Amino acid sequence: MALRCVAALSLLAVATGRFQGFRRGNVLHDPPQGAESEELWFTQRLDHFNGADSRVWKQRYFTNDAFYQPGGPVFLMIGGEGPANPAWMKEGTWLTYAKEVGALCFLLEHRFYGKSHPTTSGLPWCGARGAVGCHGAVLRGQCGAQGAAGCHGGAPGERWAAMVRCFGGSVAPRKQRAAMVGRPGSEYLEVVWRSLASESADCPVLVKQASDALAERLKDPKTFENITKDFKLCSPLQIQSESDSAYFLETLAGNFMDVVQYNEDNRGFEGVPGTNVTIKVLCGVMGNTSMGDPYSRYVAVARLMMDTFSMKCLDSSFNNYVRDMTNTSWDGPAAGGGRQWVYQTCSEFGFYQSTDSPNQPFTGFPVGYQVKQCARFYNISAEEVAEAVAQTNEYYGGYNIRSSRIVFPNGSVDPWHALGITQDITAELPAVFIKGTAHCANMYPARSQDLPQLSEARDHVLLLLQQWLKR
Ligand SMILES: *[C@@H]1O[C@H](CO)[C@@H](O)[C@H](O)[C@H]1NC(C)=O
Ligand SMILES: *[C@@H]1O[C@H](CO)[C@@H](O)[C@H](O)[C@H]1NC(C)=O
Ligand SMILES: *[C@@H]1O[C@H](CO)[C@@H](O)[C@H](O)[C@H]1NC(C)=O
Ligand SMILES: *[C@@H]1O[C@H](CO)[C@@H](O)[C@H](O)[C@H]1NC(C)=O
Ligand SMILES: *[C@@H]1O[C@H](CO)[C@@H](O)[C@H](O)[C@H]1NC(C)=O
Ligand SMILES: *[C@H]1O[C@@H](CO)[C@H](O)[C@@H](O)[C@@H]1NC(C)=O
Repeated sequence: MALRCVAALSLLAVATGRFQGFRRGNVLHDPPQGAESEELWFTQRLDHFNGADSRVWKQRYFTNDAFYQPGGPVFLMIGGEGPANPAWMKEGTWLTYAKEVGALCFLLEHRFYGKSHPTTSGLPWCGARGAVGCHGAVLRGQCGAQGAAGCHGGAPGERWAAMVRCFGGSVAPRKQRAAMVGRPGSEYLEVVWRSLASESADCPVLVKQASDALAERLKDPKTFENITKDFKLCSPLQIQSESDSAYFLETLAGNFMDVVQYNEDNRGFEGVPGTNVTIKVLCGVMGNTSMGDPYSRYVAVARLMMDTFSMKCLDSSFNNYVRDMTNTSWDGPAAGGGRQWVYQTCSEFGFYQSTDSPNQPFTGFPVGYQVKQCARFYNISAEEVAEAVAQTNEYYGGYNIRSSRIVFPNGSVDPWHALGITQDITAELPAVFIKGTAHCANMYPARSQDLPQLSEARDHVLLLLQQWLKR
């Protein structure tokens, strides 16, 4: 019998893979309260690889059986690197699919994120490998309880576990490891250049001029007073180290990264503000000659973003960032996911948004600055980061994934596609590369202004799903 558990690993909510959102505090919004979907808790093992360790904890999940037909498959969505947002139990393409194939739907909060707190300390338990064990356990425990077909039998951890980035309709008949290629590099910002250029060729050039001009000013303390006013900083600008300047430059570049990553994604239902601030809007400001020189337009973009997210002032202090990131309390300012995500970049994934490449629009935050944070926050050295990334690639197969029935969707505007599978590996490992869409566009609810290639991609994934479920 073909196994019928379908998993989707998603990067949900404002908690972006880039995580800038956490840093600017105000940008991270909790999921709307009182969403009707009931919060459920699963008694989960801490360690899935050591039978002698019987410690357990409570993992949060949500379920929707409105479309479930007896004998139908199970869909598992994994809540990504932030609090799981129950809005996905009401909307999203996966529910359209669930209706088509009669699926039972689960949204499982990734451990250590949101309210799913395995231990009071000890991020080392945070990794994706252990998390896969959790997902398997939930399926065994809960699919069985709900009587869904296809979730019975088989050795623990071997019966399901198809994990694909974002939405991968994936139906895996045997143990499937998620492919996660990580490397410190600057591909992310190279895509940002190209995505801005697709709006207008001079847009990234103007961004580069502005960002260079700002970096230049940072060398002269006489300019700090003006900069403090221009960007409405919460406290007078102080640059005492490379990290101070890198952090400030990265924060402002983050305005563009966030907008590019989610450009035109239909994510209003998640309760996030600012979905109307698109690449078009930012490039419109950058190209507006009546707003002064490129530096002044960069200032205008920063102010637009602050207005959009109702921020009174911009905290550009690296020291405050360090303070927030080293606060290990579950009530701490980065506890919803910022600290955890950065930990996973240091201990598993790499892929920093760094300015090392000449073919990207920003200045002043090279990969060395980011990797140093691994040592500072988690005592993980640069060598250990490199080793961890290599091991992750080896463990999951990197780009040489050997498996079947996994679909890899990606959008050309999304900087994360640089790390994705954008060409078919085999007929049973197809890529769906969508021209002109951003991060996870295919997962968000369809709407009339969607690009035709986006609608086609959604249909294509459904078709694959239907084919794979038949066998
Ligand atoms: C600060 O801004 C004012 C007003 O735009 C300008 O006249 C002055 O030269 C600036 N100071 C520096 C040090 O750039
Ligand atoms: C986005 O929408 C909000 C709320 O309707 C509005 O206040 C804001 O001006 C809009 N921003 C842009 C850039 O269109
Ligand atoms: C350019 O900026 C000016 C001044 O802020 C504004 O009045 C004008 O509408 C902008 N032009 C465009 C095309 O957005
Ligand atoms: C951590 O954050 C919490 C909540 O903001 C705060 O009460 C606590 O004092 C912080 N702890 C440290 C060590 O800064
Ligand atoms: C940091 O890591 C090193 C090497 O793994 C270890 O020897 C050292 O004790 C750690 N320091 C702290 C403060 O945990
Ligand atoms: C495709 O790229 C991978 C690798 O970065 C991301 O993890 C996925 O989220 C992305 N998928 C979609 C649908 O955007």
